Amino acid sequence: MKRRVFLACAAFMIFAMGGKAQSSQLCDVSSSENIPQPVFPVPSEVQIAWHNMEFYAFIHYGINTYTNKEWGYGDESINTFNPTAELDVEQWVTEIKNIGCKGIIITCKHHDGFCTWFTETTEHSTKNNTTTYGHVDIPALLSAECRRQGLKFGAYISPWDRNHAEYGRAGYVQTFRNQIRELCTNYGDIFEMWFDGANGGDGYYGGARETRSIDANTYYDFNTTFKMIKELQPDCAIWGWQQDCQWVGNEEGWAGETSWSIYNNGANGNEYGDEDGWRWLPSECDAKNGPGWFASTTSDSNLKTAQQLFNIYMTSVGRNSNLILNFPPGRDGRLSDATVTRMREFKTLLDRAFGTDLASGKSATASAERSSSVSGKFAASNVTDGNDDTYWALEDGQTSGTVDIDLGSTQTVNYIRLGEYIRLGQRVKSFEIYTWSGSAWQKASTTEETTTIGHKRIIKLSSPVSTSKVRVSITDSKVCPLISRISVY
Ligand code: FUL
Repeated sequence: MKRRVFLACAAFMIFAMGGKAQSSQLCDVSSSENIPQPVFPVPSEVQIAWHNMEFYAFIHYGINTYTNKEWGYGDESINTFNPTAELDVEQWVTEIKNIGCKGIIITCKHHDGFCTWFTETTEHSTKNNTTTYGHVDIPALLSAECRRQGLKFGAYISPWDRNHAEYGRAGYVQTFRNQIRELCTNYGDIFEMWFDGANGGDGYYGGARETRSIDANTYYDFNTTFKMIKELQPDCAIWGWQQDCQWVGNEEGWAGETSWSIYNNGANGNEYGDEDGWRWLPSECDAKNGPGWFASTTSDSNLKTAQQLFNIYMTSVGRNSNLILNFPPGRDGRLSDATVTRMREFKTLLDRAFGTDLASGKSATASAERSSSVSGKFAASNVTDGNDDTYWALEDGQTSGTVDIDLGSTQTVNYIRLGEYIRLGQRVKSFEIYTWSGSAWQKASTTEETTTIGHKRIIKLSSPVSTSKVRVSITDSKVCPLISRISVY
């Protein structure tokens, strides 16, 4: 309750000042604990949970898997979906979990309109499939397996429906909403729902075979639909349409080196945020493991290398963005052997890079620490305690300072991982990394600019450095920096 009063008070003050956070002037009812005031905007609880998901998988699987196409026209017969074996969802989840993904989002309906669940809204569904293995409710199978193995489940449902006779007319909007209602009702918790931006064009449309264009901003009446989702699935993050998280602006899996989770309607011309954004709207990077979103007859021979997948991880998760990486099953309802081999090679690279945090539990000292009646509340040691809810802080008005981590012995250092305590806003604008030569601090050369941090930033040193101590120097911050994590690998 106290926190709520405090936040409301701070929010009022900031808006009263025209949105510019001037922390020294904010009221503070947190008294002697001296908890820093938020710098707005701040993430919602749904967005905090979403940030913590960090890395999850996409699965594109449906009619297109059986036609060698990326976009079906909508006129495919139901039995075109014809798995040559029983779907092995256990394998999907096992392999995806093995590479560190925390969830899976599956295409329940792509643009071709084929619903891979037993929907009541259309006959164009696996419910009417009469092939040996095609009569399956895939979200039912996958959500159950995700629960069993401890992964979160998410759903992609295309607004554009090239099969439906009423697409582009009023009748379809309610059908689409009913489809979402079914997904939100019958398959347990959904952590994220994905509403693709491809909208309208030519299609089968119940046999009309014509072009139908819509105004996506008005046609779907998304406000009503999103309200329904939040009622049915209050913890679900809505992707797109400027809801809880957004597309990063490319499908190659990279965010900007400077990456703010706050947004000003793309005023700076990209989707990875604005320093002076007015709303919390973090970015998600989507990327494919091969040439297409769906498996095809040529995908296995064109898979990305493990190093390319690792690079994607670095330019997405490593740049304050979430990563959704696509692994599409083939016609036999399994991830191909080539796909699995590549996933395991990728996992080896991740483990090699981030397997051991050399800073974990090590002593950390700072140039200054914020005072508090609670001992250790804002101590430098909070950055190495493995708890992202504790943080090192400076006093109001201090926007630069250093933290030194003593690794205890000489180690080879390749990567530094940092995290801000974003519940109170994203703050850091620039930082530098130093290593101890034995007699002096030397500025480390890095492979990319060291500007924003946010939920998570991973910085690679230009070449490995042997050192016993690492210094992170925050050189500029919107207001006093709050650092929850420094890891060294
Ligand atoms: C795009 C779609 O058109 C692709 O087919 C795929 O589903 C991708 C994730 O989003 O916009």
